[in-house]
Amino acid sequence: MAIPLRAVVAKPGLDGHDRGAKVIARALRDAGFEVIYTGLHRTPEEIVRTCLEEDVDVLLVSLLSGAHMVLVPEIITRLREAGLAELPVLVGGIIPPADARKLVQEHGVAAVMGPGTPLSEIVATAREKGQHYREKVKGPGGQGLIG
Ligand code: B12
Repeated sequence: MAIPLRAVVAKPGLDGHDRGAKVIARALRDAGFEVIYTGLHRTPEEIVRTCLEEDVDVLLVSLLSGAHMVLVPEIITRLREAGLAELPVLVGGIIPPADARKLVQEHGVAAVMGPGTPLSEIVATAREKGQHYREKVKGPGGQGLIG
């Protein structure tokens, strides 16, 4: 049987809007992912540590606070420092289109998805990016870095 993809759904900073993140966590779980939801108010450092410890295949960051241009680049810098430069990062929430473009083009975010994006599209993108990462970084057997 195929090993399920592992996803972290993260809420960085002071943002208290958690509905979207919980909806996404549930949709991924229902689609067969193993999901780790960080809970509210995590620092970039905590999020990257969770990605390392949980040996994940995709990171989903939800932000509705307006702090995305500070917090997302910081998460990406810390991922690189932790040796997870290739881990796909999806971002969603309230992100103006110009910022979304910058996050993708200048910071290497895999995709930005806002309100109204069908859950099926979010799940399909997470699956495609996570699967690609797993095969490229962890090898065809999909064995994790730990164990
Ligand atoms: C409900 C709500 C609240 C609730 C939150 C309850 C909760 N536990 O979540 C309460 C009343 C607490 C609240 C408070 C505030 N809010 Co409010 N809130 C909203 C509101 C009306 C709806 C958000 C929501 O729950 N939507 C439903 C969920 C399911 O949708 P979603 O979060 O957008 O997620 C979907 C997509 O965005 C996407 N998605 C989300 N995350 C991710 C991540 C990834 C990786 C992907 C791929 C996709 C994805 O998929 C989800 C499913 O479709 C929005 C306005 C709006 N229409 O969006 C304002 C809004 C987000 N709030 C806003 C503000 C300003 C505030 C306050 C600062 C107000 C104040 N002055 O006190 C506070 C901040 C509180 C805090 N500590 O953060 C602003 C944010 C402005 C900005 N960022 O530029 C908004 C946009 C309202 C506005 N138009 O001004 N809020």
